[in-house]
Amino acid sequence: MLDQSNAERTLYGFWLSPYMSQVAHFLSETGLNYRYERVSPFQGSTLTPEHKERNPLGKIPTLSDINGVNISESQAICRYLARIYPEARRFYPIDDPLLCAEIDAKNDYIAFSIAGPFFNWFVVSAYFPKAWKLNVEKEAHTYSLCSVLMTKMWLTRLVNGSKMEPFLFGNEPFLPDFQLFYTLELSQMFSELFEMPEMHLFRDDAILQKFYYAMCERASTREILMAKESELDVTKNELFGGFGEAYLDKHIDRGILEKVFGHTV
Ligand SMILES: N[C@@H](CCC(=O)N[C@@H](CS)C(=O)NCC(=O)O)C(=O)O
Repeated sequence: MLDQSNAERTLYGFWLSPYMSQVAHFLSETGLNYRYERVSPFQGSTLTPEHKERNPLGKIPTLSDINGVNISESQAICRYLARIYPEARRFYPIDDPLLCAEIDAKNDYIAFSIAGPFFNWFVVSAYFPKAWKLNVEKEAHTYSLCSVLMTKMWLTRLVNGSKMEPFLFGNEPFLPDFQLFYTLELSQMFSELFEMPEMHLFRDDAILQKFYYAMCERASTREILMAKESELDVTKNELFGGFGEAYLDKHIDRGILEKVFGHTV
């Protein structure tokens, strides 16, 4: 049994990650202290033996809690926090199964239809051609346009099927609001970083803008966005610098990519 009195809660990841930002935000809103330790896939650090010991799936974020538990996957971490710490239950009320069912439904919808596809969108359309300098500009652009089409359709359904006053369930945010916020936030940041205006998911949507700015008014949001900003130059250098060498060359088979794209990449 771990000695809890000396243990520190540690969040592993990096600030550009919307998934880590969401967990950090959740911790901050609930007043749970944590130490941040940077683990960046752009340097290959998510796939080291040390990190795979924490998360065999080789992803960040991972939270090492004071009870010795290592837990990964942003949504699972937030639900874990609500189950263990009563302070987190206002965002995921474990004692109210009916409300939790509605919250889960929205959260799963966002993960499956919006945030998940958004991940593939930026990998194929931005990382491949721009960060990894692969010769797939044309295909990446086509993929990007298909992604805009689909993502905007699912987002419109989400907005129409929710209260949006200004949050999904009314005037207080719950778990899926954080997930939605960090997806929108990344869409804004990546549309600038990779010069892809079509990737911005809420520029033309008044309801989503109201949602986004309402979330920005929270003290914890400002704290997270500032942390992100303070690490941006480091992250940009890694993203456009060593990422290909540290990750792509080691973990992705170019031969398969060439078969996928039908030409040298
Ligand atoms: N579904 C996961 C996504 C986590 C994820 O994809 N994290 C990225 C960084 S933003 C990562 O670890 N990438 C390294 C890799 O996929 O090898 C979550 O919600 O936590």
